[in-house]
Amino acid sequence: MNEFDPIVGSAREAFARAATPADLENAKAQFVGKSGRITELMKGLAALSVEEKKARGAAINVAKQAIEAALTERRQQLADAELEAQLKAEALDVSLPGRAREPGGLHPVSLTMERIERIFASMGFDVADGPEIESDWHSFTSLNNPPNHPARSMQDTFYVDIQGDDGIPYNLRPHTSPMQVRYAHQHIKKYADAVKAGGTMPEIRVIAPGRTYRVDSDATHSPMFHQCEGLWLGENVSFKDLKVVFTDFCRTFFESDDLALRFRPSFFPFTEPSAEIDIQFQHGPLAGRWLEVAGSGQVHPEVVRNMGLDPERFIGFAFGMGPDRLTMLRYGVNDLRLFFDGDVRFLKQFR
Ligand code: 2NL
Repeated sequence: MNEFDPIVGSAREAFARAATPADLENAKAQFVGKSGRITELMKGLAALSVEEKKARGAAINVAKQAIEAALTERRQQLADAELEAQLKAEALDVSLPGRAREPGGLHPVSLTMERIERIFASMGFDVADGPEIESDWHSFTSLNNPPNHPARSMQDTFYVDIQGDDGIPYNLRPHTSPMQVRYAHQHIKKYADAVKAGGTMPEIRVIAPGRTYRVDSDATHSPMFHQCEGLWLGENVSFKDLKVVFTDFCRTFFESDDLALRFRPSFFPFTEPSAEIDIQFQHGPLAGRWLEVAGSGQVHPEVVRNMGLDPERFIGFAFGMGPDRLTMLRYGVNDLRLFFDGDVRFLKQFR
């Protein structure tokens, strides 16, 4: 029994009440800090005799050591509790499945574009790529569709705030035909050189796939859509060649040898005569129905002239089709908007 035991007891109680390391350090100060109770008792020894100092000092020391032991013990308890809480908060549930990194894949329309390019490349067609913001001349006038021509109203074109040299605003191309006009211009020198050399005349055989724009939006029309046009001009390219090429293309694209095609008379300013191309599946859910897949025709001589070529030497055909629609037919998709919503649940089905 020590006369300072009550102090030790109250120190233990104070330490036990301390809920955090900071509380504990405050409690410690009350007992063994600079003006703590034990420290004050030590200071009081100075006035005593040597004998008394020895006896009382020893007793105070015993109390002090007991307090420090209690402090160390409580510090450890609080540190353990803190670690425990942290471990609990940061607990890992190792039974949860991992977050897989799923492989990406091409968009279904990109798959169709690549497929179209591959098939036409195998028939000797070049692939041309170019601007989506076009001059009025390239989008319309060069294609025999001059300002104020009624056929212009067939297309609800987007215009941008940039004016061409002719004072007419640039447009978001409503079809990829302008790229074929550009392609012809880019290769004119080759044809002129061939004529000069008296050799065989090279042909223009090109497709122009890409994004196109029209003011139109519902389940079957998107303001941004895709188009792939094709052009084959040479000295003796006929409507018969169009039928062969397009029939071959459709049967390869849809992997169906008995796919039927129908060339239905139509009108486009840039072709004469013109035809819509319909296909008919013999099997599957769409069997028996005629489905429109492209527009086509013999290129109008005025358009050939606008390409910088002599319409007396260059004749041939052109066609335009919608890869979005071809993708819907190939995969049985019923709403065009699914292609542009960016929903991975839809897109991952084509991986
Ligand atoms: C359609 C109609 C067509 C063309 C596009 C064309 C291009 C040049 C010259 C002549 Cl450079 N014609 N393209 C011809 C006929 C029809 O597309 O309904 N496309 C989805």
